[in-house]
Amino acid sequence: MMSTSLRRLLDALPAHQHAAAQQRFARRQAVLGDRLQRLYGHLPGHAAWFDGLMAEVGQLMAARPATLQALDATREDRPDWFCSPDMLGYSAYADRFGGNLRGAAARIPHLRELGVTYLHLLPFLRPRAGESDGGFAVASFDEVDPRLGSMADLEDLTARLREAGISLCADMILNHVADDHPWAQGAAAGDPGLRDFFHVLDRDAAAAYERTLGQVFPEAAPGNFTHVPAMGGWVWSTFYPFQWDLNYANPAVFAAVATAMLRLANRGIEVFRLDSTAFLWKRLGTDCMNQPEAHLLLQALRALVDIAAPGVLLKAEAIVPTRELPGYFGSADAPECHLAYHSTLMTAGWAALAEQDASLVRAVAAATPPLPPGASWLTYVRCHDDIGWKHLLAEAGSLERLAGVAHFYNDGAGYADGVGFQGGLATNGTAAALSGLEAATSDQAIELALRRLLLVHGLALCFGGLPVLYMGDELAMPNDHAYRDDPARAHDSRWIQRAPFDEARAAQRHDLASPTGRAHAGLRRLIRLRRQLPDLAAGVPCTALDAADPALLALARGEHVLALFNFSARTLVVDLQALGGAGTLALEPWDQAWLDRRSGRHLGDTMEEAR
Ligand code: OTU
Repeated sequence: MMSTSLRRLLDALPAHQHAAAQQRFARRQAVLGDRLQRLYGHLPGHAAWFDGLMAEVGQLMAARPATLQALDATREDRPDWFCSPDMLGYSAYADRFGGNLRGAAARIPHLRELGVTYLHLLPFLRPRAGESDGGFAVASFDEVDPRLGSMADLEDLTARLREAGISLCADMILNHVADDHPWAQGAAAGDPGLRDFFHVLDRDAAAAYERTLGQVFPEAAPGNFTHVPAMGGWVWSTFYPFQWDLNYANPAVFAAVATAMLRLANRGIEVFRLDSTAFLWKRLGTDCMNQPEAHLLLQALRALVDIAAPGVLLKAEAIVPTRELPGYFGSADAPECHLAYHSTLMTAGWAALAEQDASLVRAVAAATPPLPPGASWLTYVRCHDDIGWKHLLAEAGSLERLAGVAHFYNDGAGYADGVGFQGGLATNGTAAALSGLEAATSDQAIELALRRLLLVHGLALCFGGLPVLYMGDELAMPNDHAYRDDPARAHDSRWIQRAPFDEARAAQRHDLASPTGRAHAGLRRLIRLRRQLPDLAAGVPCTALDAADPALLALARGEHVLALFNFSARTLVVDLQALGGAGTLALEPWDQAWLDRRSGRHLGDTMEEAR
């Protein structure tokens, strides 16, 4: 007999969608039902609530445009489509990249030239009025920021990107909303249903939680609670005081957020970057991160996506210690996100540069389990946020060691031009600035800085995952100090790496006499090489081999690829035989070499010859 929930789903759909919907529901109903039961089953009216949710999901499936339904079908046939070495991501703020959504579309040729197949545009929905944490305080899930365009522009952009073979990724900021979102305004105006969308505590209860909570922005936004007189208490606000955490113990919140996401999926967004996923569930006496219920929520969300929009990918943005990262993929029976930021790999790459020792990268690689099928790491070098050193504590063994790394980047102790953040245990700055290009004056210093820039990118490109470039790094863009003069941004040094796209540098990108041209060419060469190596697909195992010199990172990928990275200022003579190959190889300071594992030949050369 058909369950009422399935009946409600099908009732919303035209006949031609029934068979597929029924099949997908059959595949996911067990996990969906179970997770929602565990989260909300104790509440009165649970079964009716679930049936209502399925009716809403059915309506959204009925409204899904035919082109997107076709995309769903193609991707269901090839669920690992995003794991191939053809995939390359790019991340940018729409306004900084192209002025607005139309301007971002006009940059498709720039993306195509690099080989980009995935574009993450940072928050472009209508943000809070005034300060909005770069759009991470969302006032409406159903409106585009009018300064950036309209919903029609968004639909047009997704269609044009799709035509160019590029999937649009958008942020789904599901941990919090802006204090001027209608849910927050309604709550402040006394609507009891909406008040339950948030965590409102009295002073003592807030203090009890605060005892075991960390702080994300200890300087710019200390504490985790904001006293809001209109709410008669302390509102949970993990990030800025104007970002109110949503209360996922309330099923209405889950339903409202899930359906908002599916509405956006129907506009053509193909990947959702689930912002701050680690923080979704609160538990007294803990740091309220990575709680089991946060995973149940993600499993339920994934099941809904698999039913309603199976062409869509979910990406976990959980900036947490290595051991917590794999959890965000879920399990074979209960998958969560398709993609997860490998944030400690990124952090370890920079730490290895500072220490001239690759041991932290080796430790992270060793702590990284093989990927489940149909999942991929997201690898990267820089993004719009800071590099948080503390997440490497397990690998580093002590905060002192990480303070040393932070000191190297933040205090001008070497070639790097970074600025401190989060009380000093984090760093901001562009990849070029942190690599020393900004400070480099001699040809020699420029050459070495470029090698370091390519070294960290090489690691992201060959570790195994979907590599995402951060806008401007392909042009070796320097730090932008303008934020210091803007009272709305001066307190948040992350703005140093959020400069507008530099037209002059872009015009120089083919000029091999310029550092920009050399960075761009070097990056493109690695990207082209990667595309030709099936062993660099996400799922192929990656092993950090024992290397005789601590500064050497030797990564073996599959049967064919051996990638060597020299994290030091010394020339290393590498015994390839000890690494399972043949002969020796001299690796210049901060240089890298991608070799055939057995012959020891440079893969680049082999590829050139084959062409
Ligand atoms: C995310 O950040 C976003 O990427 C930031 O830009 C936002 O400010 C923040 O959420 C609030 O929406 O904790 O796991 O350390 O890495 O805030 C998610 C700074 C996060 C960011 C951190 C991050």
